[in-house]
Amino acid sequence: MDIDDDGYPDLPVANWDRSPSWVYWGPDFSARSEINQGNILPMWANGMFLGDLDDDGELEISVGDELNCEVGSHTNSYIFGYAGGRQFSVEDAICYPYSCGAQSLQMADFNNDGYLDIVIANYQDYETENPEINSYIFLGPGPFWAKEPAFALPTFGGHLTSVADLNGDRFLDIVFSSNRDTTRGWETELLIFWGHENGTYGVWDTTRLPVCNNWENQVVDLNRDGWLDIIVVNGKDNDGYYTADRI
Ligand SMILES: [Ca+2]
Ligand SMILES: [Ca+2]
Ligand SMILES: [Ca+2]
Ligand SMILES: [Ca+2]
Repeated sequence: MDIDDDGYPDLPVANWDRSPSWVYWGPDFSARSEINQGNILPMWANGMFLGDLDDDGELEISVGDELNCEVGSHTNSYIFGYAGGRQFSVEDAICYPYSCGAQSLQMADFNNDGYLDIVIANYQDYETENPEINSYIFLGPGPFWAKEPAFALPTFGGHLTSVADLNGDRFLDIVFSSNRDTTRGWETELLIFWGHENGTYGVWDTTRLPVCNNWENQVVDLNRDGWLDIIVVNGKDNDGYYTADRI
Protein backbone atom coordinates (compact mmCIF):
# COMPACT_ATOMS: atom_id res chain seq x y z
CA MET A 1 0.00 0.00 0.00
CA ASP A 2 1.02 3.59 -0.54
CA ILE A 3 1.82 4.81 2.98
CA ASP A 4 3.28 8.24 2.15
CA ASP A 5 0.72 9.00 -0.58
CA ASP A 6 3.33 9.64 -3.30
CA GLY A 7 1.61 7.36 -5.81
CA TYR A 8 4.01 4.45 -5.35
CA PRO A 9 3.34 1.34 -3.23
CA ASP A 10 5.61 0.89 -0.22
CA LEU A 11 6.75 -2.39 1.31
CA PRO A 12 6.46 -3.08 5.07
CA VAL A 13 8.65 -5.95 6.31
CA ALA A 14 8.24 -7.71 9.68
CA ASN A 15 11.57 -8.96 11.02
CA TRP A 16 11.45 -12.07 13.18
CA ASP A 17 14.54 -11.31 15.22
CA ARG A 18 15.98 -8.48 17.31
CA SER A 19 15.89 -6.07 14.40
CA PRO A 20 13.23 -3.40 14.07
CA SER A 21 10.66 -3.88 11.35
CA TRP A 22 10.98 -1.68 8.27
CA VAL A 23 9.14 0.02 5.46
CA TYR A 24 10.96 0.06 2.12
CA TRP A 25 9.84 3.08 0.13
CA GLY A 26 8.69 2.82 -3.46
CA PRO A 27 9.24 3.12 -6.34
CA ASP A 28 12.86 1.91 -6.15
CA PHE A 29 12.88 0.51 -2.56
CA SER A 30 16.49 1.67 -2.02
CA ALA A 31 15.60 3.55 1.19
CA ARG A 32 13.92 2.19 4.28
CA SER A 33 12.59 3.48 7.62
CA GLU A 34 12.32 1.75 10.97
CA ILE A 35 8.75 1.29 12.15
CA ASN A 36 9.67 0.69 15.80
CA GLN A 37 9.53 4.27 17.05
CA GLY A 38 8.79 5.63 20.51
CA ASN A 39 11.37 3.40 22.28
CA ILE A 40 9.45 0.28 21.29
CA LEU A 41 11.97 -2.53 21.06
CA PRO A 42 11.91 -5.07 18.25
CA MET A 43 10.17 -8.17 19.53
CA TRP A 44 10.26 -10.97 16.94
CA ALA A 45 7.62 -9.36 14.78
CA ASN A 46 5.05 -11.30 12.80
CA GLY A 47 2.06 -10.68 10.61
CA MET A 48 1.89 -6.96 9.81
CA PHE A 49 -1.35 -5.45 8.54
CA LEU A 50 -2.19 -1.98 7.28
CA GLY A 51 -5.42 -0.05 7.63
CA ASP A 52 -6.79 3.31 8.69
CA LEU A 53 -7.84 2.32 12.21
CA ASP A 54 -8.78 5.82 13.39
CA ASP A 55 -10.38 6.99 10.14
CA ASP A 56 -8.07 10.03 9.79
CA GLY A 57 -6.96 9.24 6.24
CA GLU A 58 -3.50 7.96 7.29
CA LEU A 59 -2.60 4.29 7.47
CA GLU A 60 -1.70 2.50 10.67
CA ILE A 61 0.53 -0.59 10.78
CA SER A 62 -0.22 -3.38 13.24
CA VAL A 63 2.65 -5.66 14.26
CA GLY A 64 2.20 -8.92 16.19
CA ASP A 65 5.12 -9.28 18.64
CA GLU A 66 5.88 -12.90 19.48
CA LEU A 67 8.38 -12.57 22.34
CA ASN A 68 11.29 -10.64 23.76
CA CYS A 69 14.34 -11.62 25.80
CA GLU A 70 13.13 -10.25 29.13
CA VAL A 71 9.56 -11.46 29.38
CA GLY A 72 9.30 -14.19 26.76
CA SER A 73 5.89 -14.33 25.10
CA HIS A 74 4.31 -12.10 27.76
CA THR A 75 4.79 -9.06 25.61
CA ASN A 76 2.68 -6.38 24.00
CA SER A 77 1.91 -6.09 20.32
CA TYR A 78 1.92 -2.60 18.85
CA ILE A 79 0.14 -0.42 16.35
CA PHE A 80 2.29 2.23 14.71
CA GLY A 81 1.04 5.32 12.94
CA TYR A 82 2.47 7.10 9.92
CA ALA A 83 3.93 10.35 11.24
CA GLY A 84 4.65 12.11 7.95
CA GLY A 85 7.81 12.11 5.81
CA ARG A 86 9.38 8.72 6.38
CA GLN A 87 8.62 8.55 10.09
CA PHE A 88 6.41 6.42 12.30
CA SER A 89 5.16 6.78 15.86
CA VAL A 90 3.65 4.33 18.32
CA GLU A 91 -0.11 4.81 18.43
CA ASP A 92 -1.67 1.96 20.34
CA ALA A 93 -1.12 -1.53 21.70
CA ILE A 94 -2.72 -4.87 22.42
CA CYS A 95 -1.23 -5.68 25.82
CA TYR A 96 -0.37 -8.98 27.49
CA PRO A 97 -2.24 -11.21 28.42
CA TYR A 98 -4.24 -10.65 25.23
CA SER A 99 -0.98 -10.51 23.24
CA CYS A 100 0.87 -13.75 24.00
CA GLY A 101 3.27 -15.17 21.43
CA ALA A 102 1.35 -13.08 18.92
CA GLN A 103 1.49 -13.92 15.21
CA SER A 104 -0.71 -11.26 13.66
CA LEU A 105 -3.08 -8.38 14.35
CA GLN A 106 -5.39 -8.40 11.37
CA MET A 107 -7.80 -5.54 10.79
CA ALA A 108 -11.37 -5.88 9.53
CA ASP A 109 -14.85 -4.64 10.44
CA PHE A 110 -16.16 -7.79 12.09
CA ASN A 111 -19.39 -6.34 13.52
CA ASN A 112 -20.29 -4.19 10.49
CA ASP A 113 -20.42 -0.89 12.38
CA GLY A 114 -18.04 0.99 10.07
CA TYR A 115 -15.05 0.86 12.44
CA LEU A 116 -12.08 -1.41 11.84
CA ASP A 117 -11.64 -4.07 14.51
CA ILE A 118 -8.64 -6.28 15.29
CA VAL A 119 -8.21 -10.04 15.57
CA ILE A 120 -5.01 -11.13 17.28
CA ALA A 121 -3.70 -14.67 16.65
CA ASN A 122 -1.72 -16.01 19.63
CA TYR A 123 0.72 -18.91 19.21
CA GLN A 124 1.64 -20.11 22.70
CA ASP A 125 2.67 -19.17 26.21
CA TYR A 126 6.41 -19.87 26.13
CA GLU A 127 6.57 -20.27 29.95
CA THR A 128 4.20 -23.25 29.91
CA GLU A 129 4.72 -24.14 26.21
CA ASN A 130 0.95 -24.44 26.00
CA PRO A 131 -0.29 -23.69 22.44
CA GLU A 132 -3.96 -23.97 23.41
CA ILE A 133 -4.41 -20.40 24.46
CA ASN A 134 -7.01 -17.92 23.31
CA SER A 135 -6.83 -15.58 20.38
CA TYR A 136 -9.02 -12.48 20.63
CA ILE A 137 -11.20 -10.01 18.77
CA PHE A 138 -11.16 -6.36 19.84
CA LEU A 139 -13.86 -4.07 18.50
CA GLY A 140 -12.95 -0.61 17.25
CA PRO A 141 -12.69 2.24 17.30
CA GLY A 142 -9.43 2.40 19.24
CA PRO A 143 -7.59 3.08 21.42
CA PHE A 144 -7.19 -0.62 22.04
CA TRP A 145 -4.51 -0.62 24.77
CA ALA A 146 -6.97 -0.60 27.70
CA LYS A 147 -9.81 -2.45 25.99
CA GLU A 148 -11.20 -5.80 26.99
CA PRO A 149 -11.61 -8.22 24.10
CA ALA A 150 -15.12 -8.71 22.72
CA PHE A 151 -14.53 -12.39 21.98
CA ALA A 152 -12.03 -15.00 23.17
CA LEU A 153 -11.44 -17.65 20.51
CA PRO A 154 -9.65 -20.87 21.57
CA THR A 155 -7.01 -21.67 18.94
CA PHE A 156 -4.40 -24.39 18.37
CA GLY A 157 -1.06 -22.59 18.26
CA GLY A 158 -2.76 -19.78 16.36
CA HIS A 159 -0.92 -18.39 13.35
CA LEU A 160 -1.63 -15.97 10.54
CA THR A 161 -5.33 -15.34 9.95
CA SER A 162 -7.25 -14.82 6.74
CA VAL A 163 -10.47 -12.80 6.88
CA ALA A 164 -13.08 -13.11 4.13
CA ASP A 165 -16.72 -14.01 3.58
CA LEU A 166 -16.21 -17.67 2.67
CA ASN A 167 -19.85 -18.79 2.60
CA GLY A 168 -21.37 -15.75 0.90
CA ASP A 169 -23.67 -14.67 3.75
CA ARG A 170 -22.07 -11.16 3.77
CA PHE A 171 -20.53 -11.69 7.22
CA LEU A 172 -16.78 -11.98 7.58
CA ASP A 173 -15.34 -15.35 8.52
CA ILE A 174 -11.92 -15.85 10.14
CA VAL A 175 -9.50 -18.63 9.17
CA PHE A 176 -6.88 -19.33 11.85
CA SER A 177 -3.79 -21.25 10.85
CA SER A 178 -3.07 -23.87 13.53
CA ASN A 179 0.53 -24.75 14.29
CA ARG A 180 0.07 -27.50 16.89
CA ASP A 181 -2.01 -28.60 19.87
CA THR A 182 -1.29 -30.45 23.10
CA THR A 183 -2.90 -33.81 22.29
CA ARG A 184 -2.35 -34.22 18.55
CA GLY A 185 1.00 -32.50 18.24
CA TRP A 186 1.72 -31.12 14.78
CA GLU A 187 -1.22 -33.02 13.21
CA THR A 188 -3.89 -30.56 14.25
CA GLU A 189 -6.84 -28.74 12.72
CA LEU A 190 -7.15 -25.36 11.03
CA LEU A 191 -10.08 -23.40 12.46
CA ILE A 192 -12.71 -21.39 10.60
CA PHE A 193 -14.78 -19.18 12.90
CA TRP A 194 -17.97 -18.26 11.03
CA GLY A 195 -19.35 -14.72 11.16
CA HIS A 196 -22.92 -13.81 12.08
CA GLU A 197 -25.33 -10.92 11.58
CA ASN A 198 -24.90 -9.73 15.16
CA GLY A 199 -21.09 -9.76 14.84
CA THR A 200 -20.46 -12.63 17.23
CA TYR A 201 -17.90 -15.41 16.91
CA GLY A 202 -17.38 -18.51 19.02
CA VAL A 203 -16.46 -22.20 19.21
CA TRP A 204 -20.18 -22.99 18.79
CA ASP A 205 -19.85 -22.29 15.06
CA THR A 206 -16.56 -23.45 13.62
CA THR A 207 -15.35 -25.70 10.84
CA ARG A 208 -12.14 -27.67 11.36
CA LEU A 209 -9.88 -28.98 8.60
CA PRO A 210 -6.87 -31.31 9.02
CA VAL A 211 -3.47 -29.57 8.77
CA CYS A 212 0.11 -30.32 9.84
CA ASN A 213 2.22 -27.71 11.61
CA ASN A 214 0.32 -25.05 9.66
CA TRP A 215 2.11 -21.71 9.39
CA GLU A 216 -0.06 -19.67 7.10
CA ASN A 217 -3.19 -19.71 4.98
CA GLN A 218 -4.50 -17.62 2.13
CA VAL A 219 -7.96 -17.46 0.58
CA VAL A 220 -8.50 -16.94 -3.14
CA ASP A 221 -10.89 -18.28 -5.77
CA LEU A 222 -8.41 -20.55 -7.54
CA ASN A 223 -10.83 -22.38 -9.86
CA ARG A 224 -12.97 -19.31 -10.59
CA ASP A 225 -16.25 -20.88 -9.54
CA GLY A 226 -17.22 -17.86 -7.46
CA TRP A 227 -16.26 -19.45 -4.12
CA LEU A 228 -13.12 -18.69 -2.18
CA ASP A 229 -10.70 -21.59 -1.66
CA ILE A 230 -8.14 -21.93 1.15
CA ILE A 231 -4.42 -22.52 0.55
CA VAL A 232 -2.76 -24.08 3.61
CA VAL A 233 1.01 -23.88 4.15
CA ASN A 234 2.06 -26.90 6.19
CA GLY A 235 5.25 -27.90 8.00
CA LYS A 236 6.06 -31.30 9.48
CA ASP A 237 3.90 -34.19 10.64
CA ASN A 238 4.29 -36.08 13.93
CA ASP A 239 6.95 -38.35 12.37
CA GLY A 240 9.01 -35.30 11.49
CA TYR A 241 8.39 -35.53 7.75
CA TYR A 242 7.53 -32.39 5.87
CA THR A 243 4.07 -32.65 4.37
CA ALA A 244 2.38 -31.37 1.26
CA ASP A 245 0.70 -28.03 1.30
CA ARG A 246 -3.01 -28.35 0.70
CA ILE A 247 -5.83 -26.66 -1.08
CA1 LIG B 1 4.60 5.49 -1.41
CA1 LIG C 1 -5.21 6.51 10.60
CA1 LIG D 1 -16.24 -2.78 13.69
CA1 LIG E 1 -19.54 -15.47 6.01
